[in-house]
Amino acid sequence: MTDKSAKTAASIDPAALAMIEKLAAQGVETAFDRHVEQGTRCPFGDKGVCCRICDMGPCRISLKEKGAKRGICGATASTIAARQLIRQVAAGVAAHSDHGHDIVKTLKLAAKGDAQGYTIKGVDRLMALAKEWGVKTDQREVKEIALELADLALGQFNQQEGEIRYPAMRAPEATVKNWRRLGLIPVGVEHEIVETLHRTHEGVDADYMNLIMHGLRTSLGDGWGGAMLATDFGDILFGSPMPVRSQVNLGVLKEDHVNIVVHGHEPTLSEMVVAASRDAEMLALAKQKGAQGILVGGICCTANEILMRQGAPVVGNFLHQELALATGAVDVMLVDVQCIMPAVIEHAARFHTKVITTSKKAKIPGATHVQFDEEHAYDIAKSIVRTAVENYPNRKGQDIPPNKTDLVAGFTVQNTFWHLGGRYRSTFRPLNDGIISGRLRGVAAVIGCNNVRKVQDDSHLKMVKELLKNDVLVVMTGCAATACAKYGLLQPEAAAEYAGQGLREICEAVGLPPVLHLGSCVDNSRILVALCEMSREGGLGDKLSDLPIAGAAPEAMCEKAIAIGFYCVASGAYVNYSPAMKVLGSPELTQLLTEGLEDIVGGKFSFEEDPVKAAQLMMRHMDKKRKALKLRPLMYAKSFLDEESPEPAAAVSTAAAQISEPGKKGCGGVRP
Ligand code: NFS
Ligand code: SF4
Repeated sequence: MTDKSAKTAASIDPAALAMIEKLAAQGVETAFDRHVEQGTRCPFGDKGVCCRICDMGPCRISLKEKGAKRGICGATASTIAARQLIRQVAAGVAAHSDHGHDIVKTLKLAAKGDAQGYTIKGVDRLMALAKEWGVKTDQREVKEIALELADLALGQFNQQEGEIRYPAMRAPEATVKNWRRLGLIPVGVEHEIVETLHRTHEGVDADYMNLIMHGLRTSLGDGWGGAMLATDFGDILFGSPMPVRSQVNLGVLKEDHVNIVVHGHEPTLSEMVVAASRDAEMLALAKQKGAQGILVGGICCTANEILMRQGAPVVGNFLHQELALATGAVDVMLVDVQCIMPAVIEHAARFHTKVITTSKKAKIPGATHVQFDEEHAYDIAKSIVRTAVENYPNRKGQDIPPNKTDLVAGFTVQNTFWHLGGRYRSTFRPLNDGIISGRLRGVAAVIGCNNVRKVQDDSHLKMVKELLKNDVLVVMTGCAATACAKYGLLQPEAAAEYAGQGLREICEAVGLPPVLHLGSCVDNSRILVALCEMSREGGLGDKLSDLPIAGAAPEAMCEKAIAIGFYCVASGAYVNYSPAMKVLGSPELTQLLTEGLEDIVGGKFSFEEDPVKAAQLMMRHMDKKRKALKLRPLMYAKSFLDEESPEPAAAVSTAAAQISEPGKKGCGGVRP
C-alpha cells in the first residue's frame, strides 16, 4: 500500500492528473486527498480482526504475541474475520441481485405495457432464453412469453426450496456434481443472503470453514443468479450488444454541447436518458440555449451499459467521478445506485453542476431528488434532460482535458462466437484450438474497480500488458475495462503493439482486439457462460476448474468485487485479488482462501499486490492446468512452470507485510 502524498502518484492518467492539479490549486479536496488524510488504516480493521457484531464489543484480536486472542464471547481471529468477510460477500451479492431484480421487474412491466418508453428490443434473446428455461413459444405473443419468463426469473430471488436454475442449466455436469456434493447451489438468491446475516449474528456460526463455504454458496447466487439474470434480461429488454466503436476519458465531454453524465449502475434509466437526449424537442431547446447538441456520457458501470448497447462515450471510471465535475462542463450528473461518492455534491455547487439522485435507495444530502419509476420513465428522463439543457448557460468557465482514446466494446458470448467462428461457423472451436495448439496460453478475466490505495489504472495496465505479451487473451468488464481502454488496449490495432505472437496471429486473423470488453460488472456472468461454452466445445477437460483460465481484480474496491471473487473461485477459477481481503489477521483463514479451497472447489485466491507478479502467478496456474490436460507446449511464449516465479505463499506475506505497517492515526495498532 502506497500513501500518495505526492499528487503525481495518484494516477497514471494525464487527464486525471490535470484535474487533480487544478483542484489542488483551488484548495478543493478529492478522494486522493482524503485517502492521505485517513493515513495508514487501522491494522485491526485492515486485517479483519475487529468485531462489532454485538454490543459487548467492539472486540479486537491482538496482532502481537501478547494480548487478547479471543473476543469477549470467545470468537477467534478466524471466526471474526470469516464472519466479516462473508457479510461483505452477502452485501455484494445483494447489490448485484437487487439490480438484477429491478431489470426483470422492468421487463415484466414492459410486457404488460406498463413501462413507458420500453419495448422488448432483444426478441431473439427472449426466444433463446425461453427455450433454455422451458417456456413455450409456439403460437404465443412476445409479450406473453416475456411475462412468463419474467415471473419465473423473479421466483429465483425469493425461492425457498430446491436450487436456483442457472447452475445446472449452464455449467458443465462435473462442476454441477461437485457443487451438489458440497451443497453449494443456492436455494434462492435472497435465501442465502438472509442465512449469511443469521449465521454471522452473535453466537451462531463460529467455524471459519463452515462460514466460508456459506460465503461461496451465497456468491453463486450472484454470478449464477442475480448478475446472470441482470445480463440476460438486460439483453432481452435493451437488445444484445454488438461490437461498437466509441471513445473514453474526460476529453469526450464537449464544450459546445450540453453534457449529461450518468453515473451508477442500472441501465433502466440511462437507456431512457440516451433516448430523451435524441428527442427533437430537447435538441431544439438545446439549440435555443446556444448548445450544438446533447451529449450523454457515463461513469462507472452505467457507462458500460450504454457504451455496450448505444456506443455512448465513457467519461471515466470510479476515480474519475469527482474529476469529471472539475471540468466545469457537466450540466447534470445523474446518479442511481452504487459506487457514487457522496463527495460529488461538494463539487457540484462549485462547478454549476446539478447532481440528481433518482433511486429511493440512494439519496445524497444536497442533491436534487427526482424519483425514477418505470411507469413514467420517458417523461422523467426528458425532465432530467431539460434540467441539463437549462443549466448549460450557467457554466462558469470550462477546462476539459484533451485526452480521449478510441475503443471497441460490445462483446458478448453470442457475438464472440460469431467472430471467432466466422460467418458460417458459430463456435468456440477456434478459441479452444488456439489454446490446445499452444498458440494461446489461456484466457484471463481482469475486472473490478479503482482504489486510491493503488495508483489509478496502473495495476490494470501493467497486469494486462504482461498477460497479452505472454499470449493470454484478456476479457474485461467494469472500471478495469475503462482503465485499459484509456491507454488504447481495446482496439484491434493493440494486438500488434502488445500481444505475443500467438495471440497476435489470432487477433489479426479474426479482427478482434486482444482485450475484449464484455460490459459492466454484472456482465461478469458473460464470462461464466463463455467458460461453459469453452468447456462444452471439448478438449479442455470436463470441469470449469480444468480450464487454463484465471481472474483478477487488481484495484478492487468494494463488496461487489469480493462477491465476484467468491463466485469465480467457487466456479473453479484462480483469482488474484488486491488489495488483499481483510483476513490477514487470521493465518488459518488466509491459508484456506489461498490454498485450501483449491482441493474443495478447484479455485483459490492469491493476494499478490504487484500486478506483474500477480499476472505471472495467474499464468503459472494456467500452465499447471495445461500440463494436467496434456496440452501441447506453448508455441511462442515461455512457460511459467519452469521459471522461477513468485510462490503464492510469498505473495500472501508480501501483502501481509505491507498491511502491517505501523499506523499513524487512530489506535495505531497498539492495544489500549
Ligand atoms: Ni464494478 Fe461497476 Fe467500478 Fe468497481 Fe464500481 S462501477 S459494478 S464496483 S468501481 S468496477
Ligand atoms: Fe466481541 Fe463476540 Fe460480540 Fe464480536 S460477537 S463483538 S467478538 S463479544
